[in-house]
Amino acid sequence: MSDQTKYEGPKRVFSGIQPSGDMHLGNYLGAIKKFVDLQEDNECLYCIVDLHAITVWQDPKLLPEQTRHIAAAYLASGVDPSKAIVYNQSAVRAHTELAWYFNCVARVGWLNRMTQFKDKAGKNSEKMSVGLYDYPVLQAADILAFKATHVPVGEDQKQHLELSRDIAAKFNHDFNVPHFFPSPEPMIKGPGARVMSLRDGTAKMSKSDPSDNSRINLTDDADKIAKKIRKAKTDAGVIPESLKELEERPEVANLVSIYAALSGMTDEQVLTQYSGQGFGVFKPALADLTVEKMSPITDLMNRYLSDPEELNRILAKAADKAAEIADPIVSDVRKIIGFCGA
Ligand code: AQP
Repeated sequence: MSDQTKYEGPKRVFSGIQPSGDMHLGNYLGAIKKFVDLQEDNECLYCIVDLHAITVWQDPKLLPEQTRHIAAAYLASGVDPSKAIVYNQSAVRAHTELAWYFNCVARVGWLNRMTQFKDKAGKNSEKMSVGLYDYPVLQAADILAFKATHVPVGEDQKQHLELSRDIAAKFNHDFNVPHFFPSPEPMIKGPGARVMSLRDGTAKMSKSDPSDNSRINLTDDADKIAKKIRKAKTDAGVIPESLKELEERPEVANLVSIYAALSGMTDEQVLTQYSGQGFGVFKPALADLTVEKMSPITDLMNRYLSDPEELNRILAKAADKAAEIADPIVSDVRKIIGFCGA
């Protein structure tokens, strides 16, 4: 494979979130919070990946609203459309076109190793859409259609990012264009990279978890947040003194990490502050902190959502800007592959 370290294009950040349901605290801490920090010093594209969402059934009547919901969450969290390009994936054709070319580069064996497909499909893999299986190839196309060099994501996306790097390297190698595509770097580290379910500390917080009590949604009001945290699974113990003591207590470790990510403290600092306290003290403190941090975002989101036309306008304008970057790249890909007339 070619040496990917010599890519000399500009630094560019790309990431996306599916409009497949309510945004939750995991999406916020694992992804959006990082988006806001990165937009200050980087060229950033933040996509609402509706093509990914339809890999499982989406009601066509609800999809536009769900898409605006993610747009509103981005903006309310501080993503600024004058600094970052915020658009929906289906509005930019380069994604699907490049995904097809990458389907012919990626190997079946690579996709067979993707654990997220196995987790989502469970025992029903034969009945899943081909799109769900092929999802990581489309994700590689999302990133590389812009020659993005950096991808802020949660921990769950690590394996998909490795696949994007493999596809980039194989394309560069097969067509003898050593540094055409960069090797995109995942940006995973940091607090909130893996927020777990409030009901099961070994499963990630997810939009598609059937239990609403498993997650804090960005639309939850103060009462709902407090109730969900009160009901969160814990144990009969107290907050321990050391991280080592959290190893066998995934639910408690998760609540401590959420507190740390929201407060800007480290997990250790949270333990120092609360060690020896029971959950009767810690849970209300966590609920208050979550409400304090999330309520302004929820309020602002609702304000954005009250003007759907304005959100549509922001998305459409940004889609034009995104296409301006991606179209010449995909046009070069056509020439590299050798299509007649390209
Ligand atoms: N629990 C999580 N902790 C930290 N980061 C998370 N992300 C998702 N869940 C967590 C990050 O959010 C971004 C967008 O994810 P997505 O909605 O596009 O897809 P997903 O990872 O499949 O998220 P869900 O909630 O699990 O959606 P469903 O249930 O629809 O599949 C990504 O950067 C992801 O890492």
